[in-house]
Amino acid sequence: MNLFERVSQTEASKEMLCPGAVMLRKFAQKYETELFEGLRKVTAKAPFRHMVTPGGFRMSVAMTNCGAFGWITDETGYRYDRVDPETNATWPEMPDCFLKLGSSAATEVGFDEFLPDACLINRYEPGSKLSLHQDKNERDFEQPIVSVSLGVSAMFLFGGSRRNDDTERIPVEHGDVIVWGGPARLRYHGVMALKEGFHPLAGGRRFNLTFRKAT
Ligand code: MD3
Ligand code: FE
Repeated sequence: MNLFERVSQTEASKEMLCPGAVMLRKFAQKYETELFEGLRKVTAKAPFRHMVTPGGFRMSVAMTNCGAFGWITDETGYRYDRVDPETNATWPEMPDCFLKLGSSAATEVGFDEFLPDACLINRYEPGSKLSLHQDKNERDFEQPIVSVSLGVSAMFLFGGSRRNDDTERIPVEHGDVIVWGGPARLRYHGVMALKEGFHPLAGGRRFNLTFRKAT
């Protein structure tokens, strides 16, 4: 039984998780309607799919992208590409509200000229998880990554600069935004298996948007 249920926060706030990583609680909440509308438009053109890792495993998280570049994985490796391998078309354009949210979150934390050219969209269902990894397919690690959580709550795992370093658990909820930059940029991270839950705009799912400068 869960004796200590976390009390969710309803107001926006800013909190430093560690040097380089800043949590903006509920920062995306005011954009929620537009964000789900954007999500619908993007996925009509580039549907969610379960990609395969270079090791041959089907990912439990379903993914798609928008923007000039999309992150993909297949048997040959991880990379950013201008075209969706499922359709051979370019990725859908980044909705204006996505771009506005990504760059205003970065500005809030002191990254003034953050212009993401890629937005990876992850979709979690109960049991979906993301193993510990580093994001290092981007060209310039001086550029931050902005992550936006929507829908059902989840637990982030935040490690160190080595895979075997201890991990910290960070609960993330609908509307929470984290900016990962500076000394936090190459730290290992992952997402624990999603639990059953419900959110009015997302049903039983969780969506995560990550804004990146790929090139
Ligand atoms: C920590 N997605 O797509 S971003 C990913 O919830 C990914 O789907 C997570 O990790 C998700 O690659 C959330 C969390 C994140 C992103 C970049 C980081 C954590 C980070 C860079 C450095 C340290
Ligand atoms: Fe990541």
